[in-house]
Amino acid sequence: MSLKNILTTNNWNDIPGLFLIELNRPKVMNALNTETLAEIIQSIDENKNAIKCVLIKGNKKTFSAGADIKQLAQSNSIDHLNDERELLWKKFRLFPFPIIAGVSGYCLGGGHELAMACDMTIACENAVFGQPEVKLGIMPGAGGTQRLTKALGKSKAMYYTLTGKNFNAREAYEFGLVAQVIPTQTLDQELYQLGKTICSHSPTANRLIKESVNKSFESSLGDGLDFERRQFYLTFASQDAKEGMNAFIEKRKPEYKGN
Ligand code: DAK
Repeated sequence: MSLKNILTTNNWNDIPGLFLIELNRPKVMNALNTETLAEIIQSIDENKNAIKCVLIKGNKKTFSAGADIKQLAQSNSIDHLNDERELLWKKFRLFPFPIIAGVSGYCLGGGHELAMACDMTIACENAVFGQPEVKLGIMPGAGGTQRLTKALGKSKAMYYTLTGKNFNAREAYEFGLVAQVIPTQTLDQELYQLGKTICSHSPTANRLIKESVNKSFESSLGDGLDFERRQFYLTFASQDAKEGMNAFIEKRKPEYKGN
């Protein structure tokens, strides 16, 4: 597949399984047209057997300023109904291994929805978040009203989606939307280190943890606890679980094979 809107890297010699996606439409602030979204999802889908962890970043000024407004302005409801975007977002949501967003600069609208659809976000001090769709006479359509509300609660979610006001990295951290706030110039190292840590663990454990945490958004506590218990039992079917515990007992580093 030829990529026009993103750059990808998976040749980290010391970290097999780490896959970096760099949004690369700087002239339009990494606006997410359908083609860009398709490239993101297809590139991880095509490489899914080799991927243990995905990193997504933009450039220093912008993670992404949202959907491509020029493309949106020419669309109608039926275009959206028939558009592949919905399936693309669903595929992204169901990708089994951890996906980390590294946000520097603007992270707005669909760009923020992309970051929130990732499993965690780390934000640079210069990051600016928001759902400004209301200022365009539209509303968030890829999870903005749902994921923001789950993180911020009703009143703050209403405030930000109805005013279109932005919030900064520290506020995003306090809201629980981002896991860490880091100095802007350290994004690449921090992403790399985080990816390295995650890739050093069992891919099976990572996958089951991801499913379990996500389940908590869609179930009662009781159902979630039952689900987690079964996922926990499932980890014991893996060679990686034996390897991890044996390595601890034998005082050596585990070597996980994902089986
Ligand atoms: N789309 C297209 N072009 C964009 C863009 C965008 N979202 N954001 C910026 N650009 C372009 C600008 O038009 C400008 O292009 P030129 O004029 O140079 O040709 C260039 O990027 C630089 O932008 P600015 O000159 O505005 O740069 P500033 O530093 O002054 O301002 C800014 C940066 C990020 C504050 C500003 O550009 C801005 O407000 N951008 C728009 C942010 C926004 O409203 N985002 C929300 C978009 S709506 C869907 C689900 C979800 C969605 C859609 C569909 N389905 C389920 C179907 C999501 C919708 C959205 O995200």
